[in-house]
Amino acid sequence: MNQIELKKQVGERAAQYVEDGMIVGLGTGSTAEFFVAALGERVKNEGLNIVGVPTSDRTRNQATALGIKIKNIDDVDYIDLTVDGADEVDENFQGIKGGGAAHLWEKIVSSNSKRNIWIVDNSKMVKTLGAFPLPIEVIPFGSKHVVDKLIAAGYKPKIRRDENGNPKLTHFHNYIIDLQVDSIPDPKQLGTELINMVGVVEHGLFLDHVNTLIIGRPEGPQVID
Ligand code: ABF
Repeated sequence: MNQIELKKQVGERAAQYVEDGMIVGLGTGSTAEFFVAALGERVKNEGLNIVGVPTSDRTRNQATALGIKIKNIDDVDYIDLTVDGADEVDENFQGIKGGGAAHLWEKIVSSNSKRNIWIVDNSKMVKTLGAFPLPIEVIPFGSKHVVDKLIAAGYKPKIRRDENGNPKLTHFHNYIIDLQVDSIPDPKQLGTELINMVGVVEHGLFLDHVNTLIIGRPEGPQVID
């Protein structure tokens, strides 16, 4: 099975966790796209009655087109279940997210969810986090000094830029710094260090967030609770 087939496999498996009447956090990325598509099929074919809370405009547009009712996070009191992708997951189920520049929105939805499921193809599973550059959302004002402080701390920060070389803006009009760390043996320590830097809005370390991991495997999805 190729990577696309593995993403589809886990997206469809995760859709089976959604029950009638649920408020469901809808993740972002190519794997989550398969989950939303499978959910749309259930809404259409089974009349599944759910409310979706998107984690990006991209996901909102996809869900709306599929006939999934949508509410914003501040229009619901809680979220029953959020299903989302991830860029890296280590052996302690700590994760890096934000390759799609949506980690702030995703973390707000995730942290207000009763249950979080991550859906990943097997290439995302690592022993230690860090090969994937860690996304950090920062306020543009003063971001040069955040970059300088990260360099001084021994990291390799890079402002994410668009095809014209301009800083890529997030949904909230902030910048993304991609931090090449190589290895993150203590994600909690790094997370604390980063969130305490003035100008940092949120980092892409998702620590103690996930309840169930669904990993795409050629022999079938592996579900770990
Ligand atoms: C999203 O899932 C992002 O946080 C992360 O970048 C992405 C993984 O992307 P994909 O599923 O396309 O590999 O939640």
